[in-house]
Amino acid sequence: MTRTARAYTNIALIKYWGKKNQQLKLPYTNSLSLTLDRFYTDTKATIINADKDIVYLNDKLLDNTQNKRILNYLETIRNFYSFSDHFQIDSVNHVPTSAGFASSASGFAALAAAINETKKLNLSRREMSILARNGSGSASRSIYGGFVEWQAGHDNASSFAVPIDETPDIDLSLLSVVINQHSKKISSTVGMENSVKSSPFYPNWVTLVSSEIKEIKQAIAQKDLQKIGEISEHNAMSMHALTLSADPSFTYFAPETIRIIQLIQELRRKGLFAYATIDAGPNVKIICTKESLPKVQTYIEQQLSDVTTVVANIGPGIQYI
Ligand code: 2P0
Repeated sequence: MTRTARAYTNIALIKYWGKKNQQLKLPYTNSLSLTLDRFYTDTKATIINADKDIVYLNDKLLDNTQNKRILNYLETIRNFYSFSDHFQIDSVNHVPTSAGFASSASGFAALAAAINETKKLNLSRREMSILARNGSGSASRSIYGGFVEWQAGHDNASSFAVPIDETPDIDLSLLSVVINQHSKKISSTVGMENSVKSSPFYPNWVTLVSSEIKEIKQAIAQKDLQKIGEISEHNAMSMHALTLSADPSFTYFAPETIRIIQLIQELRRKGLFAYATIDAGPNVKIICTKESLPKVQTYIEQQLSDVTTVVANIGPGIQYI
């Protein structure tokens, strides 16, 4: 009986933003994330007697243009492990776009784990992280639960994620504020490439991340919530400064994004624990404590009518079900 692999999404507190090798998805810097319990992808791989892979996402057959990235990835896996089998992939995404999270992290982590299971590759979690990274950089981190660091490395074998604390006893929750507005989408892949190429601040980003990674790991070890919040927010804002300072300049922020950042600053002045982090999109994720979260949620929903909020807590690594 082939088991289904389940991988959860993660939110980067220290962001991955820029590759030194596009093909292998080798990043310029380490990054550090928190795996979340609320959203995940379930994927099963079945060997089929055919010379092409077929991919079902949420019970719908993907056509060739939609799943080019997945088909290329399966080809990469075949080359890595020198086998020729083709697969039927059945993947169900429990990461609704309305929740404001990208599904590529959980998607490629679940796919790597599913192939490991079906082909009985017996990969270690480190090897699985390397394999997931080849699908999508942030997927390397979704192999583990809790706090996870992706070590940049210098080649395919040395770029993988490691667990920092898989079951941290720490009072942190995440409130995702989803802006119900569709702005033109610049993919992370393109956005980070443009930032590396043309932001005059890119070298500073590399230096900044190296010190912020050290600081946040220390703050995690000491359970210093305020430090974790401050470093995370500063890192996210610095990442978005790279997009604004790119040539041509671009931004993922919508007007509501700025408004939410201001509301978070107001909440802090009122003494509540709330820090912002933002990925390659307009939605804001607010780092809260269990105590501050309901108050932050009520305040944000009162101030802004056209937003949806979703709560997530710390989640586990890869599971087989
Ligand atoms: C992160 N992001 O660390 C950063 C922060 C978005 C902003 O990783 O090109 O989909 O497939 O490696 O993993 C999103 O980028 O990009 C991402 P590819 P990916 O979570």
